[in-house]
Amino acid sequence: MIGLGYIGLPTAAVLASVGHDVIGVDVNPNVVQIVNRGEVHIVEPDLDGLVRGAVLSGRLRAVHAAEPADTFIIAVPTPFKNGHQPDLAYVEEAARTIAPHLKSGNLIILESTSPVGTTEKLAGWLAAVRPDLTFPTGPQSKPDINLAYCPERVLPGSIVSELVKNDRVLGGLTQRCAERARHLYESFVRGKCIETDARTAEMTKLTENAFRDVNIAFANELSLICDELDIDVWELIALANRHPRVQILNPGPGVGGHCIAVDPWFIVDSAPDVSRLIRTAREVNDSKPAWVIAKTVETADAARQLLGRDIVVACLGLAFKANIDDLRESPALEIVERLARQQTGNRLLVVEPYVDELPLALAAHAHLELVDLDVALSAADILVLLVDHVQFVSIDRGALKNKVVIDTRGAWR
Ligand code: SAJ
Repeated sequence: MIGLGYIGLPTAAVLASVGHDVIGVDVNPNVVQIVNRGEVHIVEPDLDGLVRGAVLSGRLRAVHAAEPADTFIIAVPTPFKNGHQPDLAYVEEAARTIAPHLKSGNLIILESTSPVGTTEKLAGWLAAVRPDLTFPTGPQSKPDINLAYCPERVLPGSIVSELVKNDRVLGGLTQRCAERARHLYESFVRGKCIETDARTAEMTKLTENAFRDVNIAFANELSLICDELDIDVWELIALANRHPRVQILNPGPGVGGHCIAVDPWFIVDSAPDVSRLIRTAREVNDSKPAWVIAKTVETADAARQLLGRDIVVACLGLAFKANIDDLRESPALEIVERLARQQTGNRLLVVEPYVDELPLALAAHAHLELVDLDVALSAADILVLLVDHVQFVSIDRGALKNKVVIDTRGAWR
């Protein structure tokens, strides 16, 4: 397993738990040490026990450099570069890492979210450095090395159960490649394992996340419209969703995470002229944090005038969604950072039960304090709910009395 992150580590542990011998490779020496102690470096329900069991059984060990294997699974990040272009540098690096160890009969699986055509590119990169081996050149080829694209589709917060439960799409560069990938995944997946070609599998992954992004954008746009028309968007959505064929998602402070906020751009980048709706959805969701900031500043200014003193604003949550510790691409983080930068003269408190210290981007702001929830509830004039963590949703509503509340998640309705 190349990459022991949010996808690689749980997948490695699940593979080990069903009896495969798994070598986990990671560039980060800390991750290697932590995993070899049977511990985890990410917060994810049930992952700690799974990894502990896998390491104790001797079926999972972590290393810094790749070793020979029968199957190589690549689960490394694929972020975007300036201008929303896919950055495949980590996949290229993974190819360089495994190339010297390849032997005839090996299977290589790419799991990282990737633009259409990446698996073919991966075959090309490997072929260039291993001219002694044959790689798939078309659906009819019979290469020494098989390659398939098998996207992960697990939800952070439910990774361990969804890894086993969800259907999987196995996209081979040849039919044999897909078939071999299916056999491997069928050893631990209880959902259906469906074969297709690599390009369709790559596009399937992007489509799933673009679908969700477009639907969240619809909800976010409704929230702006309702604000102008003085309608409660949460009540509106609940009512509209009583129609048997309407299922509107939830508005929020924006869309975060390393998937939904990123992947649709891979489609736009590949087919810019015809991906109009997908691009607009991204723009709508990306513009929501600015709207929340403007609302907060406006509310704080009005409160300061009314009270005739500086006021205290508490932002609840930094993670990109509820009940996880992941701050990547988080709209909440962006909102707090920009509020801190604006230095409105108000005291700014942050509550995030899943982190012990402020992330680097926020630590530089002297007037920003990470505090416990009870401190924020007693000190704040304005509460901005950014993440619907269970700790926030379940607070006694009496604690909100005499506070101005900006509830971006509709959690306190
Ligand atoms: N969000 C809303 N309103 C909603 C739902 C989500 O504002 O109604 C926001 C969340 O707060 C968060 C962002 O969207 O900021 C994304 O959260 P999410 O729970 O929708 O998705 P992720 O990014 O945690 O995981 C997604 C999943 N994809 C789909 O549901 C189609 C997951 O299955 C994928 O495996 C994952 O992306 C991935 O790795 O690609």
